[in-house]
Amino acid sequence: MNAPARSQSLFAEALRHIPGGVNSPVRAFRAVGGQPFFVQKASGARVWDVDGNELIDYVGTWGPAILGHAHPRIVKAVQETALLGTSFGIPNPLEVRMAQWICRAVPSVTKVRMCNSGTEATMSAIRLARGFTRRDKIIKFDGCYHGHVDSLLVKAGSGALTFGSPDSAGVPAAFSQLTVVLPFNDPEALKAAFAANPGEIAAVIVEPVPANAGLYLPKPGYLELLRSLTAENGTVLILDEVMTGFRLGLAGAQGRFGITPDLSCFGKIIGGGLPVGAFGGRADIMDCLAPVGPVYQAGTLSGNPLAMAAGLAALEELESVDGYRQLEERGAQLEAGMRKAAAAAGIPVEFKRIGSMWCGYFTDQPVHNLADAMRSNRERFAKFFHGMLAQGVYLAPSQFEAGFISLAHTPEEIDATVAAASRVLKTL
Ligand code: HOZ
Repeated sequence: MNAPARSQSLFAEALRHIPGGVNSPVRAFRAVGGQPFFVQKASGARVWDVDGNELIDYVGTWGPAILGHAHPRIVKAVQETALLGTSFGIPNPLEVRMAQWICRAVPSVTKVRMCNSGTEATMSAIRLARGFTRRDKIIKFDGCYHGHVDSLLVKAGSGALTFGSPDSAGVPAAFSQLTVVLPFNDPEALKAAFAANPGEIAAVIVEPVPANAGLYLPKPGYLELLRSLTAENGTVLILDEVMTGFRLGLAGAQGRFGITPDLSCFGKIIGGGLPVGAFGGRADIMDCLAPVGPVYQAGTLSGNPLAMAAGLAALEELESVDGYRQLEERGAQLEAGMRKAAAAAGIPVEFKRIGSMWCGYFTDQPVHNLADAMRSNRERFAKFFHGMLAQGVYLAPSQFEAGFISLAHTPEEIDATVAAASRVLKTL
């Protein structure tokens, strides 16, 4: 590895002008120590830093880069679209195509509204559910992260968890009092919450596969229970598929687990690496949105032609190359290799994977929820992270984030990753 001289000098300058030197907290590397590197360019499964170091990347810009970086089809679509104008603030044909695409791929979505980030999507879905039900309270799960929405930054995952502020300053107590927080994968807690708040819960919002406290899976029957309890109680079930949507299949986690939510939130992949978000679902709920109904939601850049063109290119490519089958194979290859490497090194690792999302917790105990994830050895993770970086493999700089495999990760790159992990694990 080259010495990170240019990254260090950029970070010093960034610290003078940007809080913490970063535009999103987890990028600051505080969960693992050290300083972030600055990226010069990215292509396929690799990123190059400004000091000329080449890394195999499992962050994939936190999920959107499912085809790999700078995929030619996406680059071409963005270039051609940009020549026609970068933003109109008035309807354009690409947003109609995107809406058609989402509604066709995700059967629970009859109508969809585009916005500019996953945070906007969850914020708007919550407001919509409250407007539709005329109720105020919502249920979320500890360790689930739904963006930096006031009422959802309660016991939140991702950067909020990493920095020990799962309950953010600046959120009025009155807001968080309307948010009931439950442990994930705990049926009795869910039943008790509905019993304690009869006719009061507007919405349950959940990541069907929580991926912001590492990665853990719903136990069999848990999502089904969520569906039946919300239906019985007239509560809107919101699946936050910002990470899992178009990642675990064209119909996301809901397709994989056979759950039909009332509303879903999307982002990441549907923007092909450009800023995007979307929320959609039942027509009777969606039609409560302005200009049809009384729930207000808007955005200057919503349905932005560049984001729509990039997203459509990504979705069309995924479908045309049978992308999910390939992603499953590469995920299985990585999982088998990592499990073998950990066993050979005698290091207990609870390895989690679904499709192309994965995470390894340094623990010998099962992980089904946030409390389990918190018992993993984070110091060991930090050593592993830096060891892998030195070997040319970039993982998310926190135990509480998921890894992403792209179609650009070749079997050889996955083998190289496993070989690097074997070397690093032996040093822990
Ligand atoms: N909250 C994102 C990960 N779950 C991180 C976003 C970023 O730092 O870009």
